Amino acid sequence: MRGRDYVAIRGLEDEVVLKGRHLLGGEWRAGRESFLTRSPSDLNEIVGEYPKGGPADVAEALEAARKALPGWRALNVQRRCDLLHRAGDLLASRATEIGTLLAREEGKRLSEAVGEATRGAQVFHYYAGEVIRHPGQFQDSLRDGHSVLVSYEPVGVISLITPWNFPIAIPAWKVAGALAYGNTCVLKPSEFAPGCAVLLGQLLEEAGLPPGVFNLVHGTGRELGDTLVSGADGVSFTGSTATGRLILQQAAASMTKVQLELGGKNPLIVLDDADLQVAVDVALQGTYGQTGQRCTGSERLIVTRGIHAEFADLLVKKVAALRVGHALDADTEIGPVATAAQLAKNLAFIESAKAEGAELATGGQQLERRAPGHYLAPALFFGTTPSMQLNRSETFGPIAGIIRVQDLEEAIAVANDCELALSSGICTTNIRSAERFRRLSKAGMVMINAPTAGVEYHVPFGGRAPSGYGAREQGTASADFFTEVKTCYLNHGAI
Ligand code: TXE
Repeated sequence: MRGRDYVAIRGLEDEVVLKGRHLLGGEWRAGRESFLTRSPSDLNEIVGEYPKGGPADVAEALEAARKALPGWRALNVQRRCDLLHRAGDLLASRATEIGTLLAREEGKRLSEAVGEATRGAQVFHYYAGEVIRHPGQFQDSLRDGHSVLVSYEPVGVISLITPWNFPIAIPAWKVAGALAYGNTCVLKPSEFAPGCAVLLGQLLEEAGLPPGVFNLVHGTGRELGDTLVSGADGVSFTGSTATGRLILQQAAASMTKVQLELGGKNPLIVLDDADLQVAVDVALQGTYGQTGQRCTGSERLIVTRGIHAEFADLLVKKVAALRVGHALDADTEIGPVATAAQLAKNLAFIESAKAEGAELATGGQQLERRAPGHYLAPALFFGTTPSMQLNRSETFGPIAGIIRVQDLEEAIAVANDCELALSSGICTTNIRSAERFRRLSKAGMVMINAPTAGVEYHVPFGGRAPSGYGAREQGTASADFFTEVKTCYLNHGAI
């Protein structure tokens, strides 16, 4: 295996292996044991080699973050703003490089991957502004000669645990939010795609971030989770609902503040009066974009009977025509599934749907491409019912089933008949129907004539339990998690 230092990866040099390191208190550190990542587009290609951290590495990272906390929270806000802004500039200038690494390691097609890196830069720029914008409150007191001041302080040391499906955007929005509000942090990226987090660490260092403010530890959450949760003042997690529950239980013991962003089983309703073309595009993008590996992806297509036949007919043609291929190939529309476990999970859903009597209209089979990879033909099922396994649990893959319903009321009932409640959507040209759904949907985000996936960084992001828990992410909402409130009563008369 060929390997340079952790700064490797430039351009499209496929065979360059990224040598990842932990970043502990400003020092890049290798470990005794390591693990490899391989490209899901070509399983023969090793993308990165990373140290396999243990609880002692996490403890060291947390200690470094704690040591750096007083200096960071007291830093002049203009200086903190400038540092985050510079990190955003560096991320933007390296978007192609980071996106290329992301595409190789996670399998997202190159244009989406570069777009994700660019989004990461925008997030840093946004939170650079938040450093300065973030207000406190001044209020008159109920007592004469007194005033009340409400200020927002950093929570302290935050553990950030992130998944593989957005390996630069999610770390970026958690890290930028944590740092903007004066916290220091330890990032534990997904063991399936940790490369972008290494490059993020590099550019934060290059931006001039003081040592220990941002720390990075590699390894599995199973081994590192306990220490990450119990040793921090707050933990922000994105991943599966099952892992989220576990973290919540662990956090209860140490009373660690928790923010969880978890799974979705997002419904998209298509009503008879929808613009057919818009509805098909919205369903196609929302369901199959990024190989269906988005917590906000459309996983249940709920279609009223008047438009059902035309919609199903047009959608199946578009799904069947999607070009599945290597993440770096220019004509690829759908990259491979990210991991072997994810592929096995997708195939199991496809089998269960067939066994329960759903009609497989297209796809669902593994594909061979120019290199061995986790290629899956996007699957669409007709004739599914709300009780089928396919429509009950998150598939997190390029798979969806159409559920035929009578009208808006039945569509809303079916949409809400699922415990997950992250995102939801409706395609209609009737403003009353749209507004009724907006009010009655139990999801945290409602999209009208737009894909259930595709969110923006300046507004709240998240859903209700068990799709989420704690304060929302992104926008100014993230201050609810990353800050603690202090109320001060001031008696002017005694001064
Ligand atoms: O998630 P995990 P996985 C869903 C999706 C997917 C399923 C499994 O349905 O098929 O989850 O994916 C760390 N304590 N989503 O296995 O295990 C782990 O190392 C602390 C939806 O990848 O939840 C990684 O860094 N941390 C989701 C992170 O948690 C632990 C995105 C996510 O891993 C831990 C990804 C523990 N005990 C998957 N165990 C979304 N909301 O978008 C694991 N981890």
